[in-house]
Amino acid sequence: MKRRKYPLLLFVLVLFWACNTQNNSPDNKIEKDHTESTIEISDEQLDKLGITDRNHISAASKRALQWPTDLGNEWFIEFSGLKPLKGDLAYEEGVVRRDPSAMIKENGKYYVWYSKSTGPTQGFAGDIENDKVFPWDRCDIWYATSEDGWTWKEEGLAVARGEKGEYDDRSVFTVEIMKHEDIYYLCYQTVKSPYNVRVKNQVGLAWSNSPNGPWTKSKEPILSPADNGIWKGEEQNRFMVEKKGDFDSHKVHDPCIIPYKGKFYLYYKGEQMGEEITFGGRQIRHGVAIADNPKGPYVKSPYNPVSNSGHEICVWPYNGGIAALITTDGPEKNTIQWAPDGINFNIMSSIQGAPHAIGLNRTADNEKEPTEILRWGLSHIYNNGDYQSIMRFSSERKTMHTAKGETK
Ligand code: AAL
Repeated sequence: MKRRKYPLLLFVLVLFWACNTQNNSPDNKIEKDHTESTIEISDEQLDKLGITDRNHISAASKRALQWPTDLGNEWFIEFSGLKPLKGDLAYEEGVVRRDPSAMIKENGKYYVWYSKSTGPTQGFAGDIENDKVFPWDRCDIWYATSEDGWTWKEEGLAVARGEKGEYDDRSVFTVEIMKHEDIYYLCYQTVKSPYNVRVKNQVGLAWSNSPNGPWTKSKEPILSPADNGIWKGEEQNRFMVEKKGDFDSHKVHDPCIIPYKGKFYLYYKGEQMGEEITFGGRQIRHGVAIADNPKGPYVKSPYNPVSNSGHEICVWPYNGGIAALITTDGPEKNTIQWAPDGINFNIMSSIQGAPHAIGLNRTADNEKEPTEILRWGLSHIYNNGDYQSIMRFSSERKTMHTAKGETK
């Protein structure tokens, strides 16, 4: 009896070891994952995506299989280099003109609003009470008109900084325009003095019966950062936090109001206290706040943030939803996204470096095709560290990649 037990035990041990070793081999793990996978792949998908073996699906192929099956190249475009404007908006040494609003057409002319300041930037190292800490510090909102979108006439000041002690006494900047029922609304960023690195940025609103003003300003900001972050210590250091708080706990930026589904969707960029660098760069995300009336109150969506990347807001209505060009920061930068409900954005195309701080051409037929509104518009460039000027961008659809001389 005893002699027969050992070979059996040995056999069981060897079997156990063999199974275990096999299960731990990377090859086998992959096999197991795939055999356990419940992914249904049609012959058509297999052929379109060029997948070699439906029993061996890589992580990349799994992502590809989640793309909408009807996704074509409708959202894919290429931007050409920025071109300088003429007239008063041509680059001017000593002057900052940046962050153009969208353009609207009134009285036979395009109108644009923008941040304007003068003089060099000193930064945060010196006397912040008197210095200019950023090019967008000590700005007012100006506007210009043009018949062709190339040659512009600066018309003058639209919205000035507030009186000392008001929420917008230090700078009003990065403006957007919305026209609704013959009233014009400008929404813009505001900063109250002193402009230190921990200062909270807010959003203000002004309205008028005419694009030429005069503008009435809201007494209070229409949007403020989330109040649930906690700075660590007293030092002026925006990376030191006890608690970071929501994605917009530090700054609400780049506001843009879109009338949508009978309400007003205010899209904005959030900056978080204790911002980090992630695998896509700066930790920047977008949010939306919704109101029944253009003047508010704006209530932040519980779904915020609605992007996990981006910088300046560039949004337009398309096909019952809202499209967004996501630029500059985060793992999904350089993509165009679309949300059927204005909230749940998905990537529709990936594009090469997009122009920054886009001012869309709201006169375009934005329903003609997904990116029609991006055929041309405004952007800005850094002529140098101190001064920026507004430029013009253009883009075109790209549907084919051909070699020289190859028939299309
Ligand atoms: C921009 C915008 C906001 C920032 C700064 C001026 O392009 O994101 O406006 O505050 O940079």
